[in-house]
Amino acid sequence: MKVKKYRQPTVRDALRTIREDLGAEALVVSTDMVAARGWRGWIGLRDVQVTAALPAAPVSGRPAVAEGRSADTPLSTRGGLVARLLASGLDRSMAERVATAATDAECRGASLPELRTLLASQLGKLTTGDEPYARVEVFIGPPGVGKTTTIAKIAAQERARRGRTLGLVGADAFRAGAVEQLRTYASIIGAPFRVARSIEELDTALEKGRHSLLVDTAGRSPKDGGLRDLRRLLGTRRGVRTHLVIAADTSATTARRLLDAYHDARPDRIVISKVDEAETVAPLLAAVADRGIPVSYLTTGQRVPEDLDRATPAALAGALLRDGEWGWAAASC
Ligand SMILES: Nc1nc2c(ncn2[C@@H]2O[C@H](COP(=O)(O)OP(=O)(O)OP(=O)(O)O)[C@@H](O)[C@H]2O)c(=O)[nH]1
Ligand SMILES: [Mg+2]
Repeated sequence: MKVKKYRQPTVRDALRTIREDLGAEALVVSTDMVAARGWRGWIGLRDVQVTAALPAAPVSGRPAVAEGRSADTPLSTRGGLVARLLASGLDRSMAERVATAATDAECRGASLPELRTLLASQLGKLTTGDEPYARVEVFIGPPGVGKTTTIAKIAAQERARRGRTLGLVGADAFRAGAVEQLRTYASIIGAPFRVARSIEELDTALEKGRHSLLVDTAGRSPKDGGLRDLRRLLGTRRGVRTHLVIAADTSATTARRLLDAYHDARPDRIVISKVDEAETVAPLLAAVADRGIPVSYLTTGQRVPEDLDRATPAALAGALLRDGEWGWAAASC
């Protein structure tokens, strides 16, 4: 058996080169994302490395690289699907899980909606879907990740779609302008609004009103005393859910560091923000999945209230596959 490695910027290029070099009988053995060579690698670009094999004697009726699928060698013949999932940034174990879950028929068709459904079937535990609100929903996270905007989107969507009122609490009062941003949103949405200038005022604000409350906090370092005080206060209360907001383009290493840094705040949920700005959300999702914290929302742009989705398995699968940018409609296993 002849085995060769092919390194190209995209899976499509690699498969084309393999077909030209080894012919249509070649089989994909494995796929990896590797650092690109030369200056492309220095600036962080990655190539796809596909290992292909040519059987010593072509087996009659044996499936080929691009069309490869057979019941006796399911993974290698599904290499095209795994390669494309890897190229979209998915980690290997997830890509292989999806490929293994695919039936030959699903594999053959491989339209984008079918792949999204397949991937979604593996994401149930990582998402919360449309869960009921806790009495208090607190949003924490580094500066500028989109906490305030996310809260405004949630309150505005609930108001517009279900006629439901959520109260807004600005616990970010020490920064000039920060509370005004939320106050403005509250008045546009028609939501009750309170400012908490201290932990004591926050304690009082959380008692008031009959609606569920969305609490906006200042973007600050987890080592900051303010966050410790907040945690201490919320730790004494029931019905509190804490969302840690992390930007989608955060690398796996940075995400792990962030999750460690915010560990004491005990986040119950992760909001993945700025999905529209990220090349891939897969590294962040892999880091979050390791910690077993489900994703509650995805934010997909600056528009309030449109650019927010509940993190359903389908929505997360759509974000991971970047909805068609990888040419899935034309793909087969
Ligand atoms: N592209 C994009 N921009 C977003 C998204 N969500 C928020 N933003 C923008 O990010 C910037 C910061 O948003 P904020 O909601 O003020 O962020 P924050 O976390 O409250 O910031 P601090 O309170 O300063 O920590 C604003 O310009 C938002 O319009 C998103 O999903 N996509
Ligand atoms: Mg803010």
